[in-house]
Formats: sequence, structure tokens, C-alpha cells
Amino acid sequence: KALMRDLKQATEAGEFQLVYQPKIDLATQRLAGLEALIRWRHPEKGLIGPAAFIAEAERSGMIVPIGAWVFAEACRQLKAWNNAGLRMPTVAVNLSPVQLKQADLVEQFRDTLKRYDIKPAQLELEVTESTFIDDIGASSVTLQQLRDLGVCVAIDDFGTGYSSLTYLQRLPVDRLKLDRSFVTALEASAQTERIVEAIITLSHGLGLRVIAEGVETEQQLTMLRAKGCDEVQGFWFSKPLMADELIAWLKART
Ligand code: G
Ligand code: G
Ligand code: NA
Ligand code: MN
Repeated sequence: KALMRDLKQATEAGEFQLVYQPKIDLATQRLAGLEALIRWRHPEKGLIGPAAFIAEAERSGMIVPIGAWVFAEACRQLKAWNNAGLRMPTVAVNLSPVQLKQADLVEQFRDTLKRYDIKPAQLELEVTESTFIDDIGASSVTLQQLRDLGVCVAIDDFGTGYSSLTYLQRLPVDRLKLDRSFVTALEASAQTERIVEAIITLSHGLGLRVIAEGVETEQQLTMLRAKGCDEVQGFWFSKPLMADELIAWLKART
């Protein structure tokens, strides 16, 4: 397949790029973290989003070198910010289920953190519920090893997957990201409101911080704050930004 051949070359040709979307702490209104999201600058096709190539990269196994690049690039950027005296909060990286099965994943991440002299606490990993359907036991072991390294782990897109409560009971995670679909439905549906309240209460009871994704309106923000949500991420504050745009965005906010 043409895309596949391109995908292989893209890794070597340096055609990938990370953009960063701010996460805001609702208690302080300050920047709480960033989510790194991959983009592909294709020489002919232009800018390609992950929806168009991540699934194919997972099928072909290319996600392994791509995922290694993503983690290393996030560390490189953090190091550059640290060197520039910018005190950036945590950067979260999306972890594919395929990567979690990689035998040398923990070692690879440990080496990369060391190479860039990054404190593990500056990194966070986002994993979706689909990661666990095959083998929750093996996934838990690897996630715990990653947490033992010192990185944070978040369940991504929470509520869209399968047996969420089993995962909450068994998975070693620190944070929960409430899926965008709940946020979208919040204003129009009292039922969604009750569900969101219950998820936040449940999470807090389990010691998990809750972050809501896809916040696009002030009303959504107000409702989430009233319900005790800890952090928000979405177009209301900012779309994902290139590193230099992010610096400009931060300057404009203060
Ligand atoms: O940035 P955008 O909204 O287009 O992202 C779409 C999807 O692609 C999201 O679900 C996100 O989790 C996924 N994604 C973005 N960047 C990465 C990445 O670096 N690795 C993996 N595995 N998935 C990513
Ligand atoms: O699956 P994941 O949560 O990793 O996906 C994150 C994706 O959601 C990013 O690609 C980003 O572009 C997109 N996104 C972020 N904020 C918003 C938002 O407020 N509205 C919509 N529609 N998409 C968003
Ligand atoms: Na994510
Ligand atoms: Mn998500």
C-alpha cells in the first residue's frame, strides 16, 4: 500500500511533528499539562492527522518505531524548554496498545528519559480502554512497571469502551480522561450530567484526578467546574499548538 511505504519513509525522513494541547487546572486556571499529538507533514499530501495513519501503523507494526519517536521527541522538547528556563508542566503522550505489548518498552522509555535528562514525573502516558481487552493482567503489570519508573498513567477516552468499572478496579492508573462525547452532551442532557457527576465522585473516591476532554464552550466549563472536575482540555482554551505557538499562547495569557 502506498501509504504504508510512505509511512516507513516518513519515520526516517523526519516528516512527523508533535503539536501540544494545553490542559487547564480548574482550581487555579493555570496550565496543568500538555498533550502531545502527532502530525505527519507529507511532502505531497500535506498535513495528515493521526486518524488517517495510526490504525495502519498499528496493523503493520510501524507504530513501534513511530511511538519510540513520539516519546523521544516529547523528551527532546521538554529538555529544550527546561534549558530555556521555561518551567513546563507534564507532557502526556498517547500510548498505543501495540506499544504496551512491546517487550522492551519500559527499558526503552527509561533509556530515553535518561538520554534527555528528563525527570519521569514530567511525562504522562495516555492509554485507552481498548488497550486492556486482550489481557488485563499483562497490561496491568506493564503499566505498574511504567509507574514505577515515575511516569503518570491516565485512562484516555473514558466511558466509550467496554467494562470500564472492572478497569477502574484493576488498573494501576493515576488519572482519568472523561471522553469528549460526555462533554458534548452535557448542556442538553440531564442524564449526562448525572453520569458525569457519578464518574467524578467515583474517580475521586479512588484517588484519581479527572480531566474532561473536548471542552468547547464556557457553559461546559462552568458545569464541569461546579461538578468538581479537576482539569479541562479543549478548543475553548486552545487547539493543539506547535511549540512556538504554545510559547506565544502562554505569553498572551499572562
Ligand atoms: O490530534 P487528533 O485529534 O487528530 O488525534 C486523533 C487521535 O489520534 C487521538 O485519539 C489520539 O489519541 C491519537 N493520537 C494522536 N497522537 C498520537 C500518538 O502519538 N500516538 C498514538 N498512538 N496515537 C496518537
Ligand atoms: O483520543 P484523544 O483524546 O487522544 O484525542 C485528542 C484529540 O481531540 C486531538 O486530536 C484534538 O485535536 C481533539 N480535540 C481536542 N480538543 C477538542 C475540542 O474541544 N473539540 C473537538 N471536537 N476535538 C478536540
Ligand atoms: Na489522548
Ligand atoms: Mn482522549
